[in-house]
Amino acid sequence: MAADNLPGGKNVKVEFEDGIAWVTLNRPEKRNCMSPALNDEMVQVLDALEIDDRCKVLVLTGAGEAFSAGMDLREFFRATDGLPYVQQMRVRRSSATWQWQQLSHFMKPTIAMVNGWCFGGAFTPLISCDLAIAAEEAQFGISEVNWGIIPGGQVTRSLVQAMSVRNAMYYTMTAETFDGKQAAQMGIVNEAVPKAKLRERTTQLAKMLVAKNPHALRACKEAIRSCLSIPFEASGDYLGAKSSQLRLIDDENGRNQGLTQFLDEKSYRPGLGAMRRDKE
Ligand code: ACO
Ligand code: V55
Repeated sequence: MAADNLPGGKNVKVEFEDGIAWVTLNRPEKRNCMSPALNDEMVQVLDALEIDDRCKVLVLTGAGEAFSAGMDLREFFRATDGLPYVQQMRVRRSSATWQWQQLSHFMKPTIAMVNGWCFGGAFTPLISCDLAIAAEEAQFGISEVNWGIIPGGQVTRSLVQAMSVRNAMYYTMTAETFDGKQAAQMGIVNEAVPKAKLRERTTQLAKMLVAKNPHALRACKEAIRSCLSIPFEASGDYLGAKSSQLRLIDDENGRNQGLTQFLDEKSYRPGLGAMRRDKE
């Protein structure tokens, strides 16, 4: 089902299917490189999807041969070079807003489906997504050094979070490309599958998440993101508070149901499958 009552539609395509919102960067003739107009559209699309019940899990992918060829070198860089500082910052801000802030704090699970080329600026939305599945054939490149620039925006910061320092140094300094299999070995994506299986495997993963308690999922991902930047000493108190918060918010009362199903009904064994979700 195409989403005609949503923002976007020019540079971004949104489709809904069984709780999954498929968000496709849609400039295949430009290898889905990210222009100011595409960035502005993505800000609107993510803002709308966050409160749209048709979106229980979000998948980000690219139309055609590319996931995304990075920032639009013509429209994002050259065309804005002569603009006043505040206008350049406005353009950079909408880029960072969706690629980093909105995606990394998105209140529903997010999966990057890397169908092809992934360069430079595209590493930010890739790493901001909770999970990532790549085509084995996809090619990744941190190409900035070859342009005589550094991976700016949020790219370097994202890379050091997702890669070992050795690999971040290696691929940033050499700009050597790597494929989906190597990306999986390095842990920058969860797994790589043949391109012919990419959509099927991504759908399977997304459906697994659609079936889970959304409050518990949101708290889990928020906890992981927060633990990346808080001291160990504070994490005990933080996670305790987060657990209490979840019990307050969870209208399914999943915790009680899980305990009842395991201890009383004996209908649920965590090693043998997921618990039953009864709405309170
Ligand atoms: N910015 C602007 N235009 C781009 C970009 C980009 N990042 N990537 C591709 N395009 C354009 C090309 O200029 C071309 O436009 P045209 O048809 O008007 O001439 C069109 O997209 C198709 O690109 P081709 O290069 O012809 O496609 P091909 O399939 O042969 O190659 C590839 C694909 C390998 C992705 C190549 O386009 C490429 O290397 N792109 C740049 C990758 C890159 O280094 N990105 C920038 C990283 S730095 C950063 O993001 C900050
Ligand atoms: C990049 C650089 C940027 C940016 C977003 O290297 C991405 C990628 C220098 O600014 O705003």
